[in-house]
Amino acid sequence: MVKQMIKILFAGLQNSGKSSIILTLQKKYSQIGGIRPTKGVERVGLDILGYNIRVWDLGGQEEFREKYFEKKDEYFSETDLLFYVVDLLDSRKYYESLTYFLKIIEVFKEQGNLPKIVIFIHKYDPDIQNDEMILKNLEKVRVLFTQENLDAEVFNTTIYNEWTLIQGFSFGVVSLSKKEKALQTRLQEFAEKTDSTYILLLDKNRVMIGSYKEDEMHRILGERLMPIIDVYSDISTFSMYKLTNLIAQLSDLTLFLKLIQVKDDPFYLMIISRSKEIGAIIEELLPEFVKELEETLEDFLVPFQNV
Ligand SMILES: Nc1nc2c(ncn2[C@@H]2O[C@H](COP(=O)(O)OP(=O)(O)OP(=O)(O)O)[C@@H](O)[C@H]2O)c(=O)[nH]1
Ligand SMILES: [Mg+2]
Repeated sequence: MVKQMIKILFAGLQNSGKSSIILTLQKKYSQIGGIRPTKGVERVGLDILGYNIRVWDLGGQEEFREKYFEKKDEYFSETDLLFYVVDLLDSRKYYESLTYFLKIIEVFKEQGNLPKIVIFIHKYDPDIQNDEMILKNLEKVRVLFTQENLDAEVFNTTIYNEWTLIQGFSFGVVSLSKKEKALQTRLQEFAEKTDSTYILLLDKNRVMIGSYKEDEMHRILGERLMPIIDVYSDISTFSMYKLTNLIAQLSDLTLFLKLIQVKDDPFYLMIISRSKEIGAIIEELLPEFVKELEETLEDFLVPFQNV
């Protein structure tokens, strides 16, 4: 079966960081330094779970914005998912940005096709996260952009912590699934069998396909440990010492990380468990678990226009 196309838009005013975000998600860090304003639209293709994902980066300078609205159908039709990026550091432009956002929403409504919407309040850099003014503005932007009751999810993001981008991007992609709950159930059952407090399933593009967390504290712990996946992935390609499982002891918890194959595609499986024998337990349960994942991930995403 030929997999369907999924259209993702990144929109926001000029200089808000859209192209930098897309480059970071692709690990093209070296290109971020010399970045120039995007002239019109740039399209990037991604393969996620076998789907052909087209990411449209809509350059945000005024002349281009006008063009998009003149040719609405060409740019906005059949959008499955919109990431709208607001520059947190440019408070003079909040209202201009809101106007642009609402105008895009109007077009979608006109077209009878309101996609899933995720808002990135961007440039929430690590060194300013406790700054009083920044926190005030963060709240201001959040209130401004959620007043329309659009069922839009908001993420605070920065290219200086790429996991903030991975989390926001993954949330959007997974929101296109009708099987999110089924996957959630599979992960929860696996957590019970393995005495786990946290489970994360990540695809080869580092899209978080699913996660389980016992409670808020273990969610935060799991999220703090996510960057270890990059270390694991880096060491795995280092020829002399092939890594199979990565196991680390965290007081009474054990972190277990492994690259598994689901339908010939690699996925990262990260687990935090109370059991010290977690490595052996997982090896025993893995074949069955992988089979369940294969079933659940079949036709996992549903392009919006087909809903
Ligand atoms: N401090 C900070 N700067 C960022 C961040 N992300 C991007 N930038 C900077 O913001 C500027 C604009 O980034 P771009 O990615 O070109 O912005 P854009 O939204 O694609 O701009 P247009 O293509 O004109 O619409 C660049 O100087 C980036 O280095 C971030 O998370 N924090
Ligand atoms: Mg750009």
